[in-house]
Amino acid sequence: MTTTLSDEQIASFRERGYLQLDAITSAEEVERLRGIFDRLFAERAGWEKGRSFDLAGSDEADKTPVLPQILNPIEFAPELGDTQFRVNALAIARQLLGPTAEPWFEHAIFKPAHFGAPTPWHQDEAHRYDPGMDYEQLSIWMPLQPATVENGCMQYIPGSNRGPILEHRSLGGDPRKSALECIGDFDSAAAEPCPLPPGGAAIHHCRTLHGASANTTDIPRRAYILAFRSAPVPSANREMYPWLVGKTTPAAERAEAWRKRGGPLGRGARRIGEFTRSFAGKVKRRVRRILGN
Ligand SMILES: O=C(O)CCC(=O)C(=O)O
Repeated sequence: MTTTLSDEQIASFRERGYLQLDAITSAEEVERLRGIFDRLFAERAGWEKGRSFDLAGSDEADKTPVLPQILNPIEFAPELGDTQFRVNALAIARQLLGPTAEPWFEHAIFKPAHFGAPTPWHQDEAHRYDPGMDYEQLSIWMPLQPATVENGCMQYIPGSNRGPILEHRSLGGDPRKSALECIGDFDSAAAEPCPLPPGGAAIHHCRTLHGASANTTDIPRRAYILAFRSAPVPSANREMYPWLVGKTTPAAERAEAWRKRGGPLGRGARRIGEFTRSFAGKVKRRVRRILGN
């Protein structure tokens, strides 16, 4: 199954900043992905590396997250590399961003049943930590069950992709919260909800204002998102956004602590150390037994 956008769909994306597709992969693949993501979220995969965190809550180990996200889940489930979703999404990204478009990052978001928090209004571009570089970016958001207004489907402000970057702040003004919220001037009454079947897709430009409601239903709302960008070019006009300056989240602290402990090499070294100590202990005990003391 391959997906190609028509000229009308491409023109609509440029005009309105988002597109809705009924299918980007098969029902079988969606089922397989649901199993993988339910496992990853249950394990909080990548927690100690700061890859797994609560977007909207306090993000403490002993607190139930209200909007858990895993960044680059492919690190924890390499089988995610082999999907029709990925193949179709890259082809679509190249139609929309041009032939230089490449995978940029990916993430998965789980809105728990009954208490999954709303996703605040934001523009993805407001999250960029790479001043001095310019590129176009888009995200392809795929639900792993039906996405409805009640469980938190995506909602977009059409045409906002052609406007400026609006002012943002950390959610609720708390720089320890990972999510950003737009506090600039926009008309949330113009929002267009984008309900989808499982395996459908909502595609949005990095400047399109979007958000999603809380999940008030009995089923969790899961979404797997692939982000793409065009080839980056240096740009003197691109400065660090003020709302990112001084932002320190618990996830960033975990990532830093992980890096200081040596990252994956540190973990390998620790495991070798543990193994060596346990082996040496066994040898010592055996020698004592042989010597009779
Ligand atoms: O899944 C959500 O609730 C939000 C996703 C989002 O903001 C994004 O994909 O850019």
